[in-house]
Order: sequence, then structure tokens, then C-alpha cells
Amino acid sequence: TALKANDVDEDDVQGVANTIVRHVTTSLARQAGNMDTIAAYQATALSVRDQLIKRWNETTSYHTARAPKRIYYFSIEWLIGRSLDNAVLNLGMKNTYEDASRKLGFNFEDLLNEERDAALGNGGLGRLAACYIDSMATLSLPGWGYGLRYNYGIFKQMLSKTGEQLEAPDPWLDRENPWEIARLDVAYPIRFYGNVEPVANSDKAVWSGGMECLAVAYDTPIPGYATKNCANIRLWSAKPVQGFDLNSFNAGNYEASVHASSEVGNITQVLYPNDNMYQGKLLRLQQQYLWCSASLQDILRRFTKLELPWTQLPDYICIQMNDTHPTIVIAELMRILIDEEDISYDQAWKITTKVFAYTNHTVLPEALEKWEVSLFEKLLPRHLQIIYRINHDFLQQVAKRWPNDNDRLARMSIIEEGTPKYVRMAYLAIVGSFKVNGVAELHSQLLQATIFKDFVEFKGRDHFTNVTNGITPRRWLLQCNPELSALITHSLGSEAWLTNAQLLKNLIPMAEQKEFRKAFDIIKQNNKRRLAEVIEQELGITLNPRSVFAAQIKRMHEYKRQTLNIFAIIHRYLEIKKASPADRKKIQPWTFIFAGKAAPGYYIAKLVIRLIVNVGKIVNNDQDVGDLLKVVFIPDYSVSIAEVLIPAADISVQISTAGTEASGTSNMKLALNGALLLGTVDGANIEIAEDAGEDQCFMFGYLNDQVQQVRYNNSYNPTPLEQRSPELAAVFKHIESGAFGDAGIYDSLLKTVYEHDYYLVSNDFGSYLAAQKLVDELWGGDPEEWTRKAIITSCSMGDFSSDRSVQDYADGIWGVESERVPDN
Ligand code: 26W
Repeated sequence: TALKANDVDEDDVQGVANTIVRHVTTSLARQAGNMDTIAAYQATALSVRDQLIKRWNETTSYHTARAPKRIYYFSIEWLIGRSLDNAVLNLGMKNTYEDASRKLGFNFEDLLNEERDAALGNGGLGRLAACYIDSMATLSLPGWGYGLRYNYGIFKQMLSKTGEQLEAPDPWLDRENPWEIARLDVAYPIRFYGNVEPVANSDKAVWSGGMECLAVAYDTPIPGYATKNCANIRLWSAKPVQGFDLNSFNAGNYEASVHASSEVGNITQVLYPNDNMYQGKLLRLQQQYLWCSASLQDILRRFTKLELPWTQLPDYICIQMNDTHPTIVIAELMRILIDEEDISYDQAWKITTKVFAYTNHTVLPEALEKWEVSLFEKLLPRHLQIIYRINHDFLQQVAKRWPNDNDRLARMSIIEEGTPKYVRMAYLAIVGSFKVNGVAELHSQLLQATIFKDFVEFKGRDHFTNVTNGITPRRWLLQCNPELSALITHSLGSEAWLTNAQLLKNLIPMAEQKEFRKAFDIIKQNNKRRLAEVIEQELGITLNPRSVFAAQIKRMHEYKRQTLNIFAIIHRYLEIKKASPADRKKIQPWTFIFAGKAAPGYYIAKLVIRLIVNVGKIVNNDQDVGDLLKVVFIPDYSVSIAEVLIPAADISVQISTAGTEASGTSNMKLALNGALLLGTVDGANIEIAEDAGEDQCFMFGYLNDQVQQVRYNNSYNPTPLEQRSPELAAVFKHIESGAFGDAGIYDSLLKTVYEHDYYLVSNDFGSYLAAQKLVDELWGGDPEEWTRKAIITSCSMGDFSSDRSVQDYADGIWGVESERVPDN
């Protein structure tokens, strides 16, 4: 039958090869003999896509028939990376595809390398969404992700000759994207600007005019591991609608309607490259609204087919907001229920507040979204009215509980009074949700004790909870570290750990066995050599695979303190230079690896990159140093680079100022791959150290509860740097001497430490050096013990599987259950 045409047995190599050839000749319209690596990749991807679509359809029919409660994960970023390797692994067809491509004269690895990363995210938040959708599929949860289909993902990072970050666009869709399914028939109208007319004697209003456009759906199927279930990420693309600006058109103002058309084209052009830094741009609010309105219309259309009363909406759908970026969806649901579905305000509010849950990802004040009221009013006038009403009712309740407490009212108001006024999105998210969570224990406690304290008093403790982040062990171990995965599977006697990461614990006793340690160690060496080869090839830097590979791989940010690391490197360099040739023999060799992008407008973060690159240039070519110290900055960090870097690390550098890193997730990926944690008592580091055991980790630095006091002293009772840290003062002198480029170029960076030192770099410098010394002693003194700790660390990471996180959300917040497509 026609349906059968897509059916290939999982181990039918010839059958799979045939589908690849068929795609070359049909989908790609090429002669089979004229297949280069790019075409082979594309045809292979299309062949895999057929498998995904089949599962996608089965999942959709099954869920439609069963009509379970569904979870919708709203994320403005989806940092997926590549899909081919991940897809064939999750389908259990990697061997088949390897053999099939060999049959056609290709090495599967080469095909994998033809794929461009889907880099629709900045960092932690976007990659978290990608891990969560993998787990939702694997747990067979009825759930979809919703986001935006940016034409340009996160910028490509290049380095100038002098070590400055340069940004270039990332036109990732220039080559066709085989993983997406365009659904031009799934399109919703979206309105911006316009006028609002109240409807007499009702809560309703009519919003009309302004600019209309369409949001068009593009689906990316996400296969689960060891299940037929396939989840979906639905991304929206903005498109002008014919006669969209009837007002200006009818008024004879053709030019204005054309102008609006280009405004529409802009909306989904580019991902905003800021991470943890809010910028109140109109275009960004347009992105947020287009995404939220289209997604909600899509969800409500699906619900409406059930022909149930609106009061049952919360029994059938839950929407998880990944940070405050989708908060406008709360006002949008209110608007649709009141203005379009004729529901009273109070009834609509009852329904709405049972649908949404909100995850906070940062306590940094500069990252909290607040929109200028005037901008909001212009773009979304009806929504602003609704928000005012929400705020009015909310503040009335606050006033009732705390009469005459005007300070409290001002503190808690969703509208920040002043000139100008702002809408505080986090407060709207809290008031409109039934649950709010942070992303690691410390972070969740901090939210409740600091920025959301008033709201805990008002809403009660139960309104707030913690769900510690997690990472998918499929991509971050099975896919990126095949040798270690094979060792684990062999030693456990099954692959069950891939869906039950707690089973890794059973390997902890193996850390005591010499043979196992040896096997583990050889794998780490292989992964280090693989990385060293790439670095030699791409950057011309020769690494010593016997050195400590210490990786700090994350966005460049002052709070993450790449500064602390590079200053410590300079200190180490000076020590090596000072040492006699005999003493140098006792020094342990290190390779410091950095990777990460700086927001294009973040001057200080860019200076840090420049310093790292220029220190590398000097240190890596210094005869006195030899291979005792290498400093590598890997440009254009991405998910696929992470997959090579992470398995090769010995040390995971996680050194944010205590209280600033909400969770961190590279800490989890590195630990799972056997890197020892060198870190501060912050974010998920704390839980990693608890689970791995503190003996396995090198923790240092001021604790969260000391930070405020130290920070205050730095600002108001400053002592000279020389006194706070003589070692750091010496490092600064060396930088100022012009050792790493013209004297003066780093002045504004050094000044942040000399003056307020808000992030406690000088205060933590000494204890960071001390922690590195302990690393030196272990590395040089007892390599067997090192490997033992690495094994224990890796096998203790079961809690950090995103399957655990997502199951926690499902049980504790979403109230959704597994709906597994029968195997038959
Ligand atoms: C509005 C500008 C903006 C853009 C992005 C503000 C905030 C963000 C993100 C929420 C920043 C982010 O990615 N935070 C990171 O989230 C990870 C996943 O929970 C955590 O592991 C990181 O600690 C946190 O910094």
C-alpha cells in the first residue's frame, strides 16, 4: 500500500539506502550518480524525517483520540543544535544508517558534519528548552513546544587579529532545513496597534484597526528515545497578509501600507542576542506577542474541537512559561475569553489563573523585563487595559490584607509608577500563574527570600516551588561520548540507564576497580586527543593531552567571572616564569579552554574575550612555559562544539559569584562526562557537589549569605587592591605594563575590580588559587584517585537528567501523564 512505502524496518540497511537514493532523485531532483556529501546528508535527513513524520502522525492521532490534558512549553529560544545524529540514536537506527551510508559510499560522520546548527537561542534558557522537549517525547508526555522561527539565529562569532569579537549573521535557513515541515495552511491573524472601543454594559471591548499580519506554523518533530512518541516544536514565522493594512490602503495611503509590510517582515527576522540583559525594544515585544497570540489561538482551536465548556480549559491544557518572555499570553487569554468568547471578566480570570505556570531563570535585576507603559499602550492597547484591571483587582486584595501599607502597594504593583511608568512582567507572571518555580534549590530559595518575598507573603509558600534543571543524557552522553556510553551499557548489562539515569549509581562501586578505572581513563584520553586534533587543525595550537583540561564554556558575563579565571591564569604564568628550570619540573601542566559569546553591546564582556585571546598569544608561544600552560579561546561556541568539548574536560570551571547563577547546566553536562567540579557554592553546583560528594569537588569562595556584606565593604569601606589580594594586584600590574597589548586597553575592565568589584573577583581570588593548588596536588600526586573521583562524579549525576526535571514538572505542576503510543 501507499502507506507501506514509508515503512522501513529498523535494521533494513538496503531498505534505508533505497529511501536515501529515492530522496536524492526525487526530493533533491538529482541523478543518483551525482550525489556529493551535502546531497547525501540532505537525502539522509529527509529519509530520517519520513520516519519522524510517521511517528508524529501516530502520536497526533493517538493523542487526539485519547484527548488527555496537554502541556505546552512556551520558550522564545530553542537551542537545538544538529538533529541527524540525535534522531537516528533516538530512533534506534544509528547502525542501520551508518551501514546504509557506507553502502552508498559515504562515511556517516562526514554526513553529520554537513548539518548546520539550529541555534535559535543564546545559552542556558534556550538549550534547557531543547533538553526538555527531548525528555517530554521520551517520557511520552502529550506536549508541544512553541517558539519563533528566526531567519537568523545567534550571531556567528569571529575574532579579529587583535582578539576582538566580531559578529556576523547566521543565515541558517540558506540551505533548506530538512527537519522542518512548513504548514502554510496553519496561519493565524495577529493584530498590532489600533484602537479600542468599550462595549457598553459589559467587560468587553472591540480592538480594531492598526496592522494585521499572519503567523505561519513550521513544525520540527522531536523523537523520543525508546518510544514511538514524537513531540513537536511549532515555530512561527511572520508574514504580511494581503490587504492587511486596510485602513491606510483605503485612505489611499498606499505607501504607508507598504511600509507596514516591511515592518511585518522584520518581526521574525532575528533572535535577540542578549542573555541576562533586558532591552526594551518594540520589535522584541512584537515578537513576543506574535508568538504568544498564534500559539494560544492554535491551542484554543484544538480545545474547541472537544466542545467542552471554557471552565474546563484548565483540565485540558497547561502552559509553562519559560521565563517572563511569554507573559503577555496571560493578557491574551483574558482578551480572547472576554472580548471574543463573551465570558465575564471574573470568570475569565478564574480560568486563566489555572492555566499558567512560570519559571524564573535569573535574579539579576538588569535581566528582569519591564516594558514602558507608553510603548505597550501603542502596540497592544487592549492588553494594557486588561493588565490595568488585573493590577487594580490584585492591589485591592493586597490593600485589604495590609490596610494603609502604601509602600507595600507600590512595591508589589504590576505597574511601576514613575516617569516613565513600566509594566513589571515578572509580577504579572506571578499573579497570573498557579505556580512559580526557580531552577535550582538555592535559586528558588533566593527568589522567595528576595525579589519575590512580598508575593510569597501574599500568595503563600505553596505558590512557589523548585524544579532543579536537568540535561538530556541522550545528547549529552550517548551522542557526544559514544565510548563512555558503550562502557556504561556494557558494565550495567543494559541500555536502561538511558531512560533511567538513576541506574548510573550502580556503577559507583566500579570506581574501586583498577580495570574499570583504566577503561574510563583511556576513553577520557581519546576524547582529549579528539579535541586536541580539532584545536590543532582549527587554531594551530598544539595541546598536551596529559595536561589538565579545564573548561569554562558559557556566555561571557561579569557574574560568571571569566575574569577570575583569566587573572588566575596570568598568575600561574608569572609563577612559571619566576620558577627555576628545576622547579618548573614540579609544576603541573594545564590547558585552559574558554568558549562563549558576548552580547554585541556588552563592552566589558568583549574586553574579557580580548584579554583571554591576547594572554593566549603570549603564553602559548613562550619558550619558558612550554606545554605547562596553554590558553585556548574557541571561537563561535555552539551546541555542536560543546559536544566535542565536554567529553574532553577534566575540570569543570563554574565560578560565578555566589547567588548569581540561577542553576547552570554546563556544570551538569561536564560532570556527567567525568569532569571534576571546580566551583563556587552557587546554583546547581551545590546539588552536584551534594550528589557527587564534596570529596569529589573543589569548592571555594564566599558563600551567598556573605556576599552582600563583602559587596557593601568593597563599595563603602574600600581597601586598596594590594590589601584585598596582593597576588591579584601583581597580575593587574603585569596587564597594565602592556604585556598583553597596549597599556591602557584593559583599563575599564580592571577598573570594575579596583572600584566596586561588584562580583567579588578580588575577594575570591585567593581561595580560587588555593582550590587550583588542590587540583594540582591531586593531578600530580594520585592519578588513580583522580579517575576514581571522575567515575564517582559521572555516575552520581542521575538526578540531573532532564527526564527527572520534566517528570517533576509533570507531577508537581502540569498534572499531565504519560500517553504512550502502543508499540503493536
Ligand atoms: C530579556 C533579556 C533576557 C534574555 C534571556 C533575560 C534573561 C534571559 C535568560 C533567562 C537568561 C538565561 O538563559 N538564564 C540561564 O538559565 C539557565 C536555565 O535555567 C540557567 O541554568 C542559568 O543559570 C541562567 O543564567
